Amino acid sequence: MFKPRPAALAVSTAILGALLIAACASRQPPRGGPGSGPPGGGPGGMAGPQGDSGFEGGMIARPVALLFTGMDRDGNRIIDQAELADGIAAEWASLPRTDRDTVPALAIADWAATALGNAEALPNQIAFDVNLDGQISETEFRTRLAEEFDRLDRNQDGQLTRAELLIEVPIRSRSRDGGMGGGMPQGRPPGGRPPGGGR
Ligand SMILES: [Ca+2]
Ligand SMILES: [Ca+2]
Repeated sequence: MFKPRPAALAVSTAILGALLIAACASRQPPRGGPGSGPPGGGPGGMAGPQGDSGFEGGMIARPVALLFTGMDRDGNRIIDQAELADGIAAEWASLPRTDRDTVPALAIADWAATALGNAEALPNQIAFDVNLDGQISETEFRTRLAEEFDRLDRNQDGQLTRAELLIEVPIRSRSRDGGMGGGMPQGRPPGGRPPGGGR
């Protein structure tokens, strides 16, 4: 009677794991070679569109991630604490300030429209305005953006990689008669912490 030894089991499990990894890797699309794949690729260079929105089963980045990627001064695609501090200071310097050295909440909305791509993108003026006086202080501005950075910093090493900026969008079952199929995807960071959750 053949009785598998633990070592043999471990080896076969490792082989199976390697095969699974190979299978996953082989499913990645080719890197945009001519004549291969759909023309133009997906929006923003992500996985190709699989539905009307193009988001299903793909990855997205939050608007604030656009802000942080723009802070990468040395071009290594990693945002460190020095770049974050310089970046926040530069953003603050770009804002119109009152004689109390605060920024009106409405000006934050204008800033968000360009810096984050949309006036309603988070963090919005309400998220910045901790004491709800309609004015954003430099401390409020700096603290909020540092919190956003910290929340995205999955491994808590004080640096943001591109991988940490991505949020997986779960694959949804689509109904043909489901209307517009729009709405914001409710993504979840791969690391498990919910986006926008207060701390
Ligand atoms: Ca950098
Ligand atoms: Ca990190």
